[in-house]
Amino acid sequence: MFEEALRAIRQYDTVIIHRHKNPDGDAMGSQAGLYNIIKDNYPQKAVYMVGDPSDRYGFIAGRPMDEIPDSLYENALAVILDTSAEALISDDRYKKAAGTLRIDHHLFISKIADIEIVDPSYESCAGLVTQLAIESGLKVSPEAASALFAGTVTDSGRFRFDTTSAGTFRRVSFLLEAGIDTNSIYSRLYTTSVRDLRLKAKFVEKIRFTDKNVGYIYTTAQELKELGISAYTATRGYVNTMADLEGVSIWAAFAEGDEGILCELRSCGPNINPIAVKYGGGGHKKASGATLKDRETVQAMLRDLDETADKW
Ligand SMILES: [Mn+2]
Repeated sequence: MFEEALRAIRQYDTVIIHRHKNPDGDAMGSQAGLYNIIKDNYPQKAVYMVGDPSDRYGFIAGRPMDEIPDSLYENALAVILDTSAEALISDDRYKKAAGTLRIDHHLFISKIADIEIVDPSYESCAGLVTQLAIESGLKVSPEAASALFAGTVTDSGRFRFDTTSAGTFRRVSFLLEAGIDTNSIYSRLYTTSVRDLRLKAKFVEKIRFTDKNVGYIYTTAQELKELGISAYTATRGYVNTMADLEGVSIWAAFAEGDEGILCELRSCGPNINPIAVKYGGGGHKKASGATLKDRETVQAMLRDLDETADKW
């Protein structure tokens, strides 16, 4: 599965690694994991990590993202990780690269790169990068393994989501053998501040339900200002405030952002991905997102979610 990818990585002296905007643990983890693997196995290559920073997950990369000139792309391979759509790629200069390779585990929407490795059966993109290392016999340092572990843990919902498989645990077993400190990774990922806990309480208070028991939280631009958080945080960060609620199979968080109303959809059963795609978004069967243009569209989406919840 990875022969072509490995050939491309071997072929280029410069490799620039991209991933999606607003990086989560898997975007950062797969990026830093692959970065370290290439550095360690091909020390003569120039390798870079690019993209927007993350307060929450920046620690996984261990250092700031690289600032690089356009000229570096001329003879470079750009690797795009954990991204289903072109518009979501952080730093669109990947288009200038001599060659492109994508490794992703989202549902396939359309071709982005010259070489495409897309397998939605993987719990995480970090899992795909780990598998590439295993199958290619590449050495994996504790730094690389820690980043890949962080990506796997976060995108599998701490090994709870459906995509968690025997393969997940085989790969994690391989990463643990590389020598990583899981306690330190867990504490950096899951320690909550008092401020966050109080914010969560506010979001709990905001939960509403549709006729068919779709849970949702709607946060206005004004509320975001008062809470001191971004639309991204209000949706991605707090949507799972509604997870594991009795009688609720679908839940959604909306927040008024600069470019529209951000929306994150989650489900414990029904496939909500087609609804996200209908509204210009994407993701997974039980976790997807989209950006909506106005409140009427939010209402229309909630009606679609109601219909899906009703059939479930
Ligand atoms: Mn991912």
